[in-house]
Amino acid sequence: MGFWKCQQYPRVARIDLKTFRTSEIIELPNSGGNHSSPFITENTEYVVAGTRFSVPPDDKNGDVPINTYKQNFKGTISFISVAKEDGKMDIAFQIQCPGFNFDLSQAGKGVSHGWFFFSCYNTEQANTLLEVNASQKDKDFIMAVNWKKAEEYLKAGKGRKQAVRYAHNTYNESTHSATSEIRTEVTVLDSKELKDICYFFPCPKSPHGCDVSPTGEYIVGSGKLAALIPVFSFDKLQKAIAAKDYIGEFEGIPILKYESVLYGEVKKPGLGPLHTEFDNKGSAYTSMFVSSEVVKWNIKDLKVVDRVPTYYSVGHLCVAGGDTKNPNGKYMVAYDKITKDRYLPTGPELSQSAQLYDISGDKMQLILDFPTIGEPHYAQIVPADIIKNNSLKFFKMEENKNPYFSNGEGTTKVVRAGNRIDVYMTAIRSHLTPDNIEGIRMGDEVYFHVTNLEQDWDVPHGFAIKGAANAELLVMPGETQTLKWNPDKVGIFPMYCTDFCSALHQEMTGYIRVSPPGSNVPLLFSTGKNLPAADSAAKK
Ligand SMILES: [Cu+2]
Repeated sequence: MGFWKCQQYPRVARIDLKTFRTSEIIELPNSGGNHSSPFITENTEYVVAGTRFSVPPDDKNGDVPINTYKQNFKGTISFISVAKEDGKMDIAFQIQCPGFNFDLSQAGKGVSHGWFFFSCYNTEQANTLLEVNASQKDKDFIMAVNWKKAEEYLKAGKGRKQAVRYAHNTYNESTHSATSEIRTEVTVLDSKELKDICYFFPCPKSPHGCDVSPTGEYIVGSGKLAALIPVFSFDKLQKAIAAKDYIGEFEGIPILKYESVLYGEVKKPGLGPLHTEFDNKGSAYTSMFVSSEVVKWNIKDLKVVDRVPTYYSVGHLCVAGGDTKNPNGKYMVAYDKITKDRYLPTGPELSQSAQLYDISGDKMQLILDFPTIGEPHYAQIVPADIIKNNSLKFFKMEENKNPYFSNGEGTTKVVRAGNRIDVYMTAIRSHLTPDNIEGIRMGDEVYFHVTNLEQDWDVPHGFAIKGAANAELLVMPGETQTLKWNPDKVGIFPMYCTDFCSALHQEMTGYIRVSPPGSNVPLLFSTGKNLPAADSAAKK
């Protein structure tokens, strides 16, 4: 399975990589954005999400002046548990933190298993003109979270039950449909009161990537406005905590001394470090946004060993397995944001671009430069076998539990109940059954339940009808999907398959006749034969 985030409506999705479909979506209460997400702990105990924007908690009166940010706004980190057997998600707990912006994060692993690291910016707690006001301090923070300690507090009943409202949606592979459940409570641990969960350590300036080396020993902060790359030591972090080597605290959270946690700095790497990935030979690769390059450096001696240009303004990187304990280390992709002069112009917006490098040797070698869409954060490259050997080819008809399933053309029908019409329809190369329907009236709500009867790989059928408010259906082999349609005028409406399926795909069409309210045209449906001309005969 994979995990995906939505920032605008703070939520996390679980994607089933057998089908490449969304299995589950869980909303995040107490969150105003969802940028440092979704990051998983070493054994997928949790999917973790940090809010980008701090906001007043959901159970507080949020009708407060925006300039009371410092008093009223809070940050939230969500720990979503992932069930071992089926991957089901559940918000195990949230940690309430100071009102900062949480940017990116990564779980500890190996020696640092049990910890999580988040880059924070706007530690100035500005509420306006952040480009200036959130760039005042020379250093912001990385927040280290001891989530094993948080679990202890949770077990000891130290969490506060908070009234919230959020949706938890799950998709059922047997019924091919989703259910939405509204949850009304979440358990919150307060970082101010519960000591030993959160610690801050300074990181220069407005850090973006916060990346943990394969052994878990080193945490690399990438300050977007910095001209060096700080590398922190997990071992030194533990020693500094034990020695209470604090320079102060922020809302009850201790701030550790920079030098006490620092392993060392990569000097003169370029400008604007953004994100670091790792290979299997002790090297790190950092994208440099401002100087448009990738810099390779040695994790132990922090010396820069190679650099290659990117085209241009590289954002995130992806080394195969580069954020895991066992990077594959053969390939790296650089994802870029600005491509002026690189490709033929396409109006005001140009394509983004990416470069694929071979990183198996000492020097990085550009092997492909290509246009792409977007600049993915923490894209993943995994060995093909993981996906290929588990991929589903089609849904078995005998396992279809959708209540509107038609198990063959013989069971198709059109049923009226008041002004609701249910069309039980099938699709198989290259016709719909039924493909002629009469007796629909203005004011009817029509539900097309389309079952794709194919039992073969890569033969979806689509379904669209003129005037539908939803674009179309795409129905996988063996699956049933429903499209609701409210006819908006009297007349004849074509319907058709929208996914090229055979040489006779263009012939995979049909017609619906819509009559005025109160019409006596009988409800009739067929395929391959003409319906009796009921009303025209009556007129004569
Ligand atoms: Cu088709």
